[in-house]
Amino acid sequence: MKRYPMFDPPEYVDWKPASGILEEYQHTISRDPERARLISSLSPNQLLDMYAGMVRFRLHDITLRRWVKQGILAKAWLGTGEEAVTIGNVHALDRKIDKVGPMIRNAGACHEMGLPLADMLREYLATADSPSHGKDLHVGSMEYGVIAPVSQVAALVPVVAGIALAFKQRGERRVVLTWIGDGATKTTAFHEGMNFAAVLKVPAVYVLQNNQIALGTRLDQHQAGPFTAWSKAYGITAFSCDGNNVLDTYAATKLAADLARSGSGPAIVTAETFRMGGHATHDEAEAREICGAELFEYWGKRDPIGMYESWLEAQGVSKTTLDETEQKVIAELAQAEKEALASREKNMPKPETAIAGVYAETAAAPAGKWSEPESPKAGSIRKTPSR
Ligand SMILES: Cc1ncc(C[n+]2csc(CCOP(=O)(O)OP(=O)(O)O)c2C)c(N)n1
Ligand SMILES: [Mg+2]
Repeated sequence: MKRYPMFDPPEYVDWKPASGILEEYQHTISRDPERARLISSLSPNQLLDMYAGMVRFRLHDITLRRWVKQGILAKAWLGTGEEAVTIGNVHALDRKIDKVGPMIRNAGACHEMGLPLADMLREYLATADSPSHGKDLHVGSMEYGVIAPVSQVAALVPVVAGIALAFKQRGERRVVLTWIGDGATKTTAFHEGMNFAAVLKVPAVYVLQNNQIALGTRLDQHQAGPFTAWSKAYGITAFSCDGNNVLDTYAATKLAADLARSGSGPAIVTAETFRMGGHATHDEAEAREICGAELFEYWGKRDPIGMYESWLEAQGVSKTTLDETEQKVIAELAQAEKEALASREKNMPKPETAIAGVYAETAAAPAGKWSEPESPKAGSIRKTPSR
């Protein structure tokens, strides 16, 4: 794909497959016969859709990055370098019936589930016509099977267990998938939710997205043992995959989702990847200091899009086909950006709508009593009408 020196990590600007990288890629997707079979049964359209999905994710992020430089946004949280995790995961689901609960690093899950790019961008701009009506940049929409991220990391682990339990109780062959960062695995919610899902054998897929860092804390500073030990402790089937290889991620997730769908209980997919930038756009220099040049160089050679593109070309997909796919995505983004910026011009929320559709609780209300004041004021518990 076209590279953008102003916005891409420097390792990606002149990206070409380094010696041995494509052999490594091919080895990863050939080493397990079951996964190799799943990958070889992907149709040319499915293969190209995954390529389009990763390009869409990268360009969505580049749009946000540009908006930061232009002063439209203060900062943005990006998935640069981690696109293959989300795209491989989502494409392994039955997107008509399954659900996903993305975190901030999984924006690609939204557009691949069908949530319009314009709405995703509107959410960042907090417009009145964004899915949360301007209340939260964590974007989701149940209309498209996307549970909006909760800011508290790993909070979706028990939420997803509950959704999966509902599927099970209704006898529906559906699965729900959520992502947990390496850092988020250190929370109570992660362990409580995981155990609950395991004991009740619900059809949930948990992707442990190990990008080697949590905010400014490196993996070796917050994790002593292997992630796989937990799956054993909880009695959950685990799969590991190369998170920068979209085909390996796809295949591992398909096996995990099939297992969950068949009634065997939840599955964990651990994806090894790397955050090719900061926690958000504000701390990129700091991230490079914390991780060191070697780590960036190692993962920079493993750009998930560059590698997949080269693999597709080696399979006989023409440069023209790849270019046409990319051009279509560029046009989608341009249109979405236009629509989102138009909403910003004429459709920002009115201040009084801040309390619509939410529940507010304040300290001064008498314990255990429900009061319904005539007008909003402090010291009351009130339910506001939803929109
Ligand atoms: C429960 C909770 N504690 C702390 C935070 C602040 N916080 C936001 S992101 C983050 C790091 C998350 O790291 P990780 O789970 O590895 O995800 P990544 O950002 O690397 O994708 C922290 C500590 C939070 N949002 N929620
Ligand atoms: Mg992390």
